[in-house]
Amino acid sequence: MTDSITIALSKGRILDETLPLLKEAGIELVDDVKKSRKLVFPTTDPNVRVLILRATDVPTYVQYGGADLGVTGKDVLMEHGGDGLYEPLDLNISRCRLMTAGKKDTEAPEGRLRVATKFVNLARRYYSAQGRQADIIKLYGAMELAPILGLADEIVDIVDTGNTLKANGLEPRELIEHISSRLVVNRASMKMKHAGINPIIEKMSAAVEKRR
Ligand code: PRT
Ligand code: MG
Repeated sequence: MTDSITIALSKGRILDETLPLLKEAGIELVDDVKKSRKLVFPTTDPNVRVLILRATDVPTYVQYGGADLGVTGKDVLMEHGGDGLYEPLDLNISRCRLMTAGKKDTEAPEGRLRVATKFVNLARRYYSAQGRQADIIKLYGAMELAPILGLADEIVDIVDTGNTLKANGLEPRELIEHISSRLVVNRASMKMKHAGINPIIEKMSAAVEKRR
């Protein structure tokens, strides 16, 4: 008997780059994800189905076994923590940088910093590893506004071209981590369903290598 396998994908920008890699692993969605309101999709492999989730929910689904495999950004994984997850493959897609940023031509204050971010756990770890006192303020979007409106001295956010920072009077300060999307696997699934999961990892890995 073949194991049935559930793969959790992040909707949004990561999805467009993930689908071609899955296709090379022999897994294609039957419906057009962009046009469908479904959350669970059958694939051309009768043993594989795909969930389309918010990037931040992917580690949670995989950790608790709601999905066997998942694809999400390293930023999301760092914020979530690695509990219950293997991270066997860097997909080398949706690359960007996790950075601190502040008002242009302004220095971070000497003492206690106020930092606005959606990555509160990650930011807390980062500033504490730097030996800097920081009050972390949780925001769900538009982090770039916080320094301008005096809500925070710095933000921790994703930077790609830097255009968003620039357009809002900010500049990058420190690089925290280079980011790309990763394949994650539920620890129990990795053991129990290795016959179904290993070929998917191997074929996706070959697809990633081909693109380097
Ligand atoms: O939209 P939603 O709240 O559901 O989630 P999301 O915005 O996190 O999803 P999505 O699809 O926008 O991004 C998901 C993942 O893509 C992130 O977790 C990163 O791993 C990766 N990624 C790669 C990016 C970027 N590049 C990126 N440029 N995520 C976000 N951005 C945003 C950034 O937040 C900032 O607003 O783009 C802006 C910066 O871009 P530049 O080019 O102006 O510097
Ligand atoms: Mg978004």
